[in-house]
Amino acid sequence: MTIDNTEGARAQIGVTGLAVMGSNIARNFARHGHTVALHNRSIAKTHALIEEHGSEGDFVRTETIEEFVGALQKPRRVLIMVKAGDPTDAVIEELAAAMEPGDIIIDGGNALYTDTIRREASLRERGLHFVGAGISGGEEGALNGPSIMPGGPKESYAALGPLLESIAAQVDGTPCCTHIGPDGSGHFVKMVHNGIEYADMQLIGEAYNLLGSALGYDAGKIADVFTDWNGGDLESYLVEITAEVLRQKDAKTGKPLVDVIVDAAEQKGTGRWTVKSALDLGVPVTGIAEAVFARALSGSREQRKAAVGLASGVLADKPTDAAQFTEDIRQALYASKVVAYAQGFDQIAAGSAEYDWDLHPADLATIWRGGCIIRARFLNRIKDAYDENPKLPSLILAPYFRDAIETAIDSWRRVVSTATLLGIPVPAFASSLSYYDALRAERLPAALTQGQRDFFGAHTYERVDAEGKFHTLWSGDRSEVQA
Ligand code: NBP
Repeated sequence: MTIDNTEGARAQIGVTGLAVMGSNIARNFARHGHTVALHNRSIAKTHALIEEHGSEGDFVRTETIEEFVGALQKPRRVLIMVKAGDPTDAVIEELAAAMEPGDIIIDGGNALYTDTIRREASLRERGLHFVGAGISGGEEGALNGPSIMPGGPKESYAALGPLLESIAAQVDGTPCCTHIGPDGSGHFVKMVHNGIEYADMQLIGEAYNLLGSALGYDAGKIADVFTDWNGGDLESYLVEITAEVLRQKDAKTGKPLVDVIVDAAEQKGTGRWTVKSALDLGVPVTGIAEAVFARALSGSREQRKAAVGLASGVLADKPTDAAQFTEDIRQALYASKVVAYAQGFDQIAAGSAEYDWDLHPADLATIWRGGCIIRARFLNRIKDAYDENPKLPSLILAPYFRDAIETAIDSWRRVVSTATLLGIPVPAFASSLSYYDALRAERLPAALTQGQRDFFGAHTYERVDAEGKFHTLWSGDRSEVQA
């Protein structure tokens, strides 16, 4: 039902920005019995939504920001779903001018978390609550139940949480939405979620490439492998849709669609943000970084074209035991995925410490179990691991994952070494294995790095057998002094 805006303030929530995400979330609210005030910069999208879906619930159509704000019950709750960046600032400014202290502005776009920190501080000064909410699940999730990661002031969650939880995905009766922490934490966590998504997709891509290039499987046969894997520990949305994409036939040529898609991956920037943030925080997110770089390399089309035909060296014979190698790839995929998540959770712990957010990893694993792109059976195991020990030094050290990697390790090594000998690129598999080997090593070559740094820059080093910092007089008599 469309309610005329002359009926006064009766909407529980307002949504401004009615493109794909905003219109689907507005419909989701309405389908859950909430009255939703609608607003969009240009009125056409508001009209289209009401015309096509007005019968799904109670919508209030508004044209101006003043009308929109006037249609809302207090404390007013407005969800902004506009393009991230300057448009978000423009809309916040317009809304803030029309709202009153105690009202809540929610930014559900993919904002950079440092922007959210800035916006929250500025609106707090004006008495408004600002909630940066990460929303994952794409178009389909927005309509049928996304995973929602709201940050911002805890007290605003009392007025907002039940509304958001009602439209979120539910797993075992638990909503995939919880208060994440102060200011930019919701968007930070969503950013890392997207980074993990990049790594997961890259790893799946490497598995697909190995099945095709090392075993000669066609897209249909690879789809069957992924469907089979989806029945086990790898069960996840991304593995499931991989099989669907691989099975899709191109109507024009009759070939598998994947074979006629240009092999240059694009990106919107959240993976890059994750890696930049990880560099600032000093957290090695090698799986995510390899995934971002792999997309960049795939997109360097001119360079790649010029490099086709470069020497490969003598390549090894392809594996003869296809069943064994397929199982090896499955194990390598699982182990590398554990590394990607472990690194993502390390980054979340580092962000939490840096910004004093007190983030709870088990809560994140819980709300990522449904609605979002990285939803997976695996997340139940992560939740269990952090429930058992919230201060786990690394997810890899949780007994379940330690055992899983122990089971996978021989396969993982076989996959990385076979791929190398066949000249098949596996950047994320290989770097994840190297990360694992570095993490478990008793000694690293960093001792030499420290020696070199001391040699050219007198940067000093620590000793294994004494407290304090030391320096060798490299250009003098090479004796050691305490720094
Ligand atoms: P878009 O990111 O394509 O943004 C389009 C909307 O922004 C339209 O409503 C447009 O109004 C409005 N807008 C723009 Br552009 N500039 C504006 C301005 N200066 N003032 C007011 N409104 C302005 O929409 P989307 O794909 O639905 O995504 C919305 C948000 O959700 C984005 O931040 C996106 O990153 C995030 N997100 C997207 C996904 C996804 O799967 N697509 C998933 C999760 C999060 P107009 O109609 O008048 O042009």
